[in-house]
Amino acid sequence: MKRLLLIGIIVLLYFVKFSAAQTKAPVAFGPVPTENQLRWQEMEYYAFVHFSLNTYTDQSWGFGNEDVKLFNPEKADCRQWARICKEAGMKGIIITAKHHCGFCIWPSEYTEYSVKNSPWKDGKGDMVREMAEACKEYGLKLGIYLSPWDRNHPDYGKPEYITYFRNQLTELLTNYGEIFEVWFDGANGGDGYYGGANETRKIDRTTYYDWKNTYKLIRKLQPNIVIWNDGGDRGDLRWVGTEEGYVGETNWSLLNDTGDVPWNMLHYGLENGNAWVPAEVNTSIRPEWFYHPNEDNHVKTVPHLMETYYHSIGHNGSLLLNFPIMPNGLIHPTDEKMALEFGKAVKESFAVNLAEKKKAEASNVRGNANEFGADKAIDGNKETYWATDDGLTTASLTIDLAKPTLFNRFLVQEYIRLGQRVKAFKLEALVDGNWKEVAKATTIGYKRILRFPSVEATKVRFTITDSKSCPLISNIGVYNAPVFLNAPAIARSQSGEVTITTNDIGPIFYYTLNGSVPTIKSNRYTAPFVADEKMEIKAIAYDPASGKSSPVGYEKFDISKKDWKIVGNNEKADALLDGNPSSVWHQRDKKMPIDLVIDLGNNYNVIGFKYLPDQNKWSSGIITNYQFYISEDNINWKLADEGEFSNIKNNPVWQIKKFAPEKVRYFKLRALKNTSGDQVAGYAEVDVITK
Ligand code: FUL
Repeated sequence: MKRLLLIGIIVLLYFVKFSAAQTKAPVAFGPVPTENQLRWQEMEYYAFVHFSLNTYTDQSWGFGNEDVKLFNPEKADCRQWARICKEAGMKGIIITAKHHCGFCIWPSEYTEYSVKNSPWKDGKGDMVREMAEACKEYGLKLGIYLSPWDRNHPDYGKPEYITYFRNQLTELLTNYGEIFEVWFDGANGGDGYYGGANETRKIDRTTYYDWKNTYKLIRKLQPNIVIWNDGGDRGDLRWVGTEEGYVGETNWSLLNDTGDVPWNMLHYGLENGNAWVPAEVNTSIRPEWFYHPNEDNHVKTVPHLMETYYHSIGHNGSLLLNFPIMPNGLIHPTDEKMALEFGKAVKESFAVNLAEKKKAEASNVRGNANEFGADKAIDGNKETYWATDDGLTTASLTIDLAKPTLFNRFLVQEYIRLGQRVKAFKLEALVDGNWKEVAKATTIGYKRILRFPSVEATKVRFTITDSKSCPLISNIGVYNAPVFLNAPAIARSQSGEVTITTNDIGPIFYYTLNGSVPTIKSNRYTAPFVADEKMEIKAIAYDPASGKSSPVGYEKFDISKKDWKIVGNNEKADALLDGNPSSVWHQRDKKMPIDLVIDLGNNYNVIGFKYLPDQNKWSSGIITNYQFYISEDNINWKLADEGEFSNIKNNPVWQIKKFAPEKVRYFKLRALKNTSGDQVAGYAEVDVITK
């Protein structure tokens, strides 16, 4: 008997040892995130606030000579910003401590160009401190934007500036508690005030800042920080190559740690990169980064922001959403409303995981061990995961929803602590006993969300069709999210024909011409109509089946263009008057400048002009420096305005320039420089603003 017991124990021990060997945890594959990157990735959604002298000059980039006395936000309240961000579901705020103009919104001891010489709080204010305190109060993390380019500083371009830059970094990373992220914009060098030199200074952005040593300093001061850098050495996070709010559908959190990063790498990552550099999607809640009153009717709406959500967080990125602060120091009520509605919509969309704790079965489970079972993907615990045996690069997992269930979203996460692996997957639904493919996609990474038309099914099958190594899936979610109607687009052609459109299928439109918010009692839009005077149009899309309405679409049109002529007309040139942003006209010449002359047909009292560049940022002819001349007779010309279209390549939105009222029959837009450095001037649209 004793002998039998002994044999039994030996067999048991052997079995335990054997199964332990079988269920050895998978080892990392390729680059993996640091603890700081992991912590950051889990934040998912956080804010930018843009606030500087630009707020008071209606500019995108200050030149560096703007008067510090302009900065006087009489109602400044960082607690309002923090409250909104918190209520909107965000986890932190990155504040523009210094933008390209060089003005510091904290009282830096190394410059006079700061809040200490502004009227705000009699020069005793410190916006970064107020932000830090508000973040603490609301349980948010604080991040810092410090522009490497400084158009004010006399030493910019010289080695001395690097000492100045590091001194400022030291102030910001020492005096305001823990900083989760530091942000170094890629705009570097060019024209500027530079202490009165008023010249162009070029630097080599890969070497000038000696990033290696700058990073050492940063990590010493803030060991838990992540570094975002679009200007030089690889930081911890990467830009996604656009400011419109989306990253590639295929999105590897990998790059190579040295060498150039071309656009497609920023956008899609690099499948076989040797460094973990995940994507941060930065975009603004308005077209521009700083506050411009003329954008009050162009705040992004819930459907637009939801699109951004699916194209950022849903594509293995984080979402950094910007609020421009108004001159009074507050976030505009419309921006607040949209951000809160968006937060609510996200919550609602992912409120109930229809897969959680249901029965799941996998085609393969690592060592048949419970520890790596299919249920680990739906247990609501991100630290556990379903894993397959080594060597497998395909596998599937089926979830039994127990009863016919309606859903339209699928969320999946890899256990990225051990690397990003999945290259392709598909999703099927069991409908009336037949498997039906509902979606397929490529990479997963930290988080991937698929959208598809609602389907009612009893089972869902998730199949990994290709993976770099055995897949590790930490979370799966199946949701039935509400669907939002897009705000309609409104356009007016040169002849004054107004069209209202949407990408959604089925809705009808209602509009107003008197500024009031349209309802289903307003004018019904059935076909394009002519409205060729100065006017604003508001429109909604309405879905009779669900009784739901879209947010309001808005356009403001100035004087009619029907009598406008392009002097020296070329038929294709009409593309710039046709009200269609996707048709573009390019003028090519042997040298710059290149002029565009337009005859308005009558005299008007003009107070500004608008220019919309080619929406393809790689196209040549995107004007960066301009002069705007006016004339009553096409003979005598007067310079009405000149300057730069600052951030036009990365953010190709309408450029709006204003000047003192002038009587105008002809205008000449002179292109001095463009983004591609060649002799081309391109125009999607041009317009004037009349009094
Ligand atoms: C850009 C800057 O040039 C903009 O002004 C803004 O700060 C944005 C976040 O980054 O490239």
